[in-house]
Amino acid sequence: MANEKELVPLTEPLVKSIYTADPSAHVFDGKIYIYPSHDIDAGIPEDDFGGHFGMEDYRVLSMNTPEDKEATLHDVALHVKDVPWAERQMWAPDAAYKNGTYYLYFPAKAKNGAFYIGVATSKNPAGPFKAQPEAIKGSFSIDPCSFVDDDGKAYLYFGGIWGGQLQRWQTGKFIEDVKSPYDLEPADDQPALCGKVARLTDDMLEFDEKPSDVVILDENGKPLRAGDHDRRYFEAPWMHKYNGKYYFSYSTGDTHNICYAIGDNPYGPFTYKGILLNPVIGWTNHHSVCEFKGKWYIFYHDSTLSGGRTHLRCVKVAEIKYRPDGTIEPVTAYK
Ligand code: FUB
Repeated sequence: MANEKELVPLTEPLVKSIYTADPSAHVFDGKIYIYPSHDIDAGIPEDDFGGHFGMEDYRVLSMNTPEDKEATLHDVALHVKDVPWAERQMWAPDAAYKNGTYYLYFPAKAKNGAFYIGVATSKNPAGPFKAQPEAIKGSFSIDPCSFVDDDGKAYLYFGGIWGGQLQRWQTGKFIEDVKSPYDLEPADDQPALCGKVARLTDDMLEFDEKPSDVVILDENGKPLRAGDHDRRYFEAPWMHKYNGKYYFSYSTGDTHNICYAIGDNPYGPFTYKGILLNPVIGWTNHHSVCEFKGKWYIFYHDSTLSGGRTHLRCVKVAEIKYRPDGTIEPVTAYK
């Protein structure tokens, strides 16, 4: 990225009193609710396992419109001490609504050092949420994204490589001993690791099927390769539907793009289409896409509020525009 000090941000942080990241935005009851990570400085040195992301709880934000100057910051929605199976690192969450109940999906590390995904419920979109006693059976890795299709079926997308541990689940069991977070990545000429998707049960609390790969194809119909760092899946999945098509967007991690791919159903495959959000200040890039009153918005984060510190981020919003062919004009977060 160009000299970060000279970049003028396109938009201001939605809250400045705490650090927030990984914003998952939804419209519930005519208002925008944002489910972010709540970044703190846990005093843990930075490494590629992501140990420095030592978050302990969630705080929900709400807005009347995306043009609001500031979001309302709600009280603690869920704390790790109230999640029986979790020990630390409450990473990027998401939320869903069904039949009068709000569901908060969240990843956290258990005592064995593995990430799993939990769910908590509330009658109020801002919480407080009550966690289920166990993680979702068959869940693993990070970054849950819930998607409720027009037919009422709900899906959970998830997964992240390196610190997100996806590469450590390739045998179906968690591989505990690894020297580095890159140890088990496929060779560059092999198909890239994929994000995962599973349909949720009617009660939204469990997987209704074994998670399957979210395959992203290149322009020739071939799965993206592991060496294709500019385009391959890394973490931060998001699903939205536009004009009957399914848009799967995600972060490319070490190349810092938010990219997107389009498919005909929730499972894919999805064909790679391009960059949705260019790299932002800070290492991570993470987003959600949300429609409000006929306009479309990307919620994202950068590290401007902390002067560039990787694990102390702030969430922001910008409008996005679709082209007539259904592709999206890429957003750059700086003027
Ligand atoms: O916030 C912790 C992790 O950083 C998230 O789970 C990733 O998507 C990245 O944003």
